[in-house]
Amino acid sequence: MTDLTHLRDDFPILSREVNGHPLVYLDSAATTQKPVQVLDAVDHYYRTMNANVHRGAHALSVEATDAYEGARARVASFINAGSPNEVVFTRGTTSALNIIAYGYGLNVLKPGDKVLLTIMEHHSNIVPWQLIARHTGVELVYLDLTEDYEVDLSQLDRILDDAVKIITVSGMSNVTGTLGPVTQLVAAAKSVGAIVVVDGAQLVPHYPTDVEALGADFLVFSGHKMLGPTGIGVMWGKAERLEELEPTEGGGEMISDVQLYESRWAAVPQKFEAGTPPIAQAIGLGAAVDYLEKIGMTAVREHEVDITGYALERLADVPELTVYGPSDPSRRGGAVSFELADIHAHDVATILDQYGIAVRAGHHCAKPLMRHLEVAATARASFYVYNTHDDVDRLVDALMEARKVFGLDG
Ligand code: 7TS
Repeated sequence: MTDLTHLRDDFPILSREVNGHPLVYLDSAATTQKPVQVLDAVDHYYRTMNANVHRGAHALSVEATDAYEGARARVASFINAGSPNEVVFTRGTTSALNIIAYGYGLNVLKPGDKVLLTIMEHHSNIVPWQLIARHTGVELVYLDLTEDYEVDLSQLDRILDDAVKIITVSGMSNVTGTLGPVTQLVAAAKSVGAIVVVDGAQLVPHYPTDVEALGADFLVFSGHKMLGPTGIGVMWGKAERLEELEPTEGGGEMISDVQLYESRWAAVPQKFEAGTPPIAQAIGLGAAVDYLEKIGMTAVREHEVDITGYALERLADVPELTVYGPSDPSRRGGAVSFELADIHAHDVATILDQYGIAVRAGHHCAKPLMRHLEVAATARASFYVYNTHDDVDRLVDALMEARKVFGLDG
C-alpha cells in the first residue's frame, strides 16, 4: 500500500477545524487543497518578479516570462506532450472545451454530421456541443452506461458511421468514478476519421497520463483539481489539430500582425492566449506538477485505488446506503457517490458538515447521468493524495450518526 500520510503536513488547511472537529476534506473532485509549495510559488512570483509576460525588455518581465513558459514546459513533460507548444493555457476545463467546440466544431461541422458523447459527461462537455449544434445543425448522439456503470460500447457499432466527426468523452466521471473507454473510442474514431476530445478534469489529477499513448486529439484539464490554483487549465492538442483550430478570442498577444480590416495570428500556443494570461496561476500549476511528480503519478493512482477500495468496503457496512459506481476500485476513480435511504443528499451533507466532513451534494453538473441513475441528487465523497483511511472511518461514523438523526435506527 502507498502511504502518503506524511504529505498532510504540506497542506495548511488540513489542520483547521470545522464545527469543532478537525476538517475531513472529501471534496477534491470539486477542487483540491493546495500544498505550501504551490502557495509559495505564487507568493514568490508576486513578491519578486511580478510583471507582464512576453512584453517588456526589462528584467522582471523576462523573469516572469521565463517562469510562465517554464510552467508550460513542466506541464508538457507531465503529460508527455511532443512539445510545450502543444500546451495551451486556458481558464480551466470548461473554457478549453468551449474553445474546441467553437474553434474546431464551428468550423468543421456541417448539417448531418454527428458528435458522439456519453451520458456520463459533465455539463461542460455537453452544453458547448449543444450550442454548436444550434449553429451547425449537427446531431448529438450519446453512449449509455451499462448496469455496472461502464460506458456501453456494445452500442458503438450501431451508432458509429462516417457522419461522426468528433467523439468527446470524460476520462473519469466526477459522479460514479467510471473510467472513460478512451483507447476503444480512439480506435473507433480512427475507423471513421473522427477526432477524439478527452475531458481529463478528473483523469489527469489522478492517473499517470501520456498523451502519446492516449492517442486522442485533444486533452483538457483544470489546475485547481490537481493541487494548483483556480483560473488556470490546459488544452493540449496534437500540433496539427492546433493548427486547424481557429482562435475564439481576439486581442493582444494572439496576433502576428493587425491591419485595419484583418489580422494574422501568432503561432500556437499564443494564438489561443489572447490578453494577459493567468501568470501567477500558471506558475502555481507548474509547482503543483512538480509536487505530483515528486510523489509519482503511479503512487498517486495506487493511493487512490487503495482509499477508494477501503471506502467502498466500509460504506457497504452502512445500512440502507446505495453507492452509484463500479465496485472494482482498480477499474474506477475516487469519486464515490451515494444515497442514504431516501434522505436528500443535501441533508446528509449538512449533517456530515456538523462533524467537520466536507462532501458535495447535488447533481454534480451531470444531470443526464443523474436521470440515468434515477436520482435527483447524490452525496459524493472524493479523495486525493492527502486523504487517509482515518478520513473514511470518520465519514462512516458520521453517516451512522446521521442515520440516528433521521430516525433510521428506530
Ligand atoms: N469535467 C469534469 C469531468 C469535471 O468533473 C469538471 C468539474 C469539469 C469538467 C469542469 O471543470 P472546471 O474546472 O472548468 O469547472 N467538476 C466539478 C465537480 O465534480 N464538482 O465541482 C466541479
